[in-house]
This record gives sequence, structure tokens and C-alpha cells, in this order.
Amino acid sequence: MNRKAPALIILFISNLFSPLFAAATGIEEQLVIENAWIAEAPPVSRVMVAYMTLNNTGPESMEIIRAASDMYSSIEFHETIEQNGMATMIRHESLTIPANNALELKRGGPHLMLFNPVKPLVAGDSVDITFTTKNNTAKTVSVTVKKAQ
Ligand SMILES: [Cu+2]
Repeated sequence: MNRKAPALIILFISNLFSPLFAAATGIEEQLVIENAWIAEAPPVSRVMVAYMTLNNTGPESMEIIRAASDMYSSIEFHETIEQNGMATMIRHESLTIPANNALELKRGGPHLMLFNPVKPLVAGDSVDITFTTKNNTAKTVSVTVKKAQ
């Protein structure tokens, strides 16, 4: 009889804090990623680029502070901008997706810069990329490598 008590208490506590848990676990449902792809690069290339649309379906803006993959030494948030008529890349510390809105990572704009692939990656390969938000929740998506054309 007494063995049931801990389960009941846990249920009660989780109900008390359910709004907090909802906020902390939201990225799984709130972040919807579409049209994700990595541009194939020559085998000697130490850097690759990923594009995708990041949809935030939640009622609060989402800040992604980290992207990581077993297939790369590091992933940075970049943006291509034009400065004095020249295309140049700047690095961002994070990506912010407004509430109920989307951020499009595309050529000539924001993108993921993928450094030092652990092996040559060609069209058809899949790469898992894990995004982590400021409140430390994470979501992993599978991204396919495609020909750049
Ligand atoms: Cu870049």
C-alpha cells in the first residue's frame, strides 16, 4: 500500500510545475525544421554550409545558442552580408527566431557553417545536427547532403 505513495507524490509535484516543464521542453514541438540540406563540397574542403527554414511555432521567441554534430568539429552561426559592395561573412553568437515566425537560412543570408567534417560527406549522406536553446533544451534533426547546384 505504501509503495504507491512516491508515485503519487511525483505526479502531484509534476502537475504543480507543469507550466515550467512545458516551457523547458517546448523545443521538440515548437521548433519545426523544413527544407534542411547541406551543400556537398569537394572532398578536400574543411568547411561546409547548411541551409534550412527554422519555424518557431511557439508563443515566445526562441534563441538557439548552440548547434553541434558528431560529423563536424564545430558549427557556427554565420550570415553573409554585403559590405562596400563585397560579400562578407559575420559570425553570430546565437540565432533568434521570433514567436510564431520563421528564420530562413539561405544562400546570401544566415547559414550554418560546418567545420572539419570527420569524413568526406557526399550527396545522399545524412548528418544529425543538435540545436540547443538558451534555456538548455535540445532538438536533433537529420540533414541530408545534396549537390550544391
Ligand atoms: Cu559562413
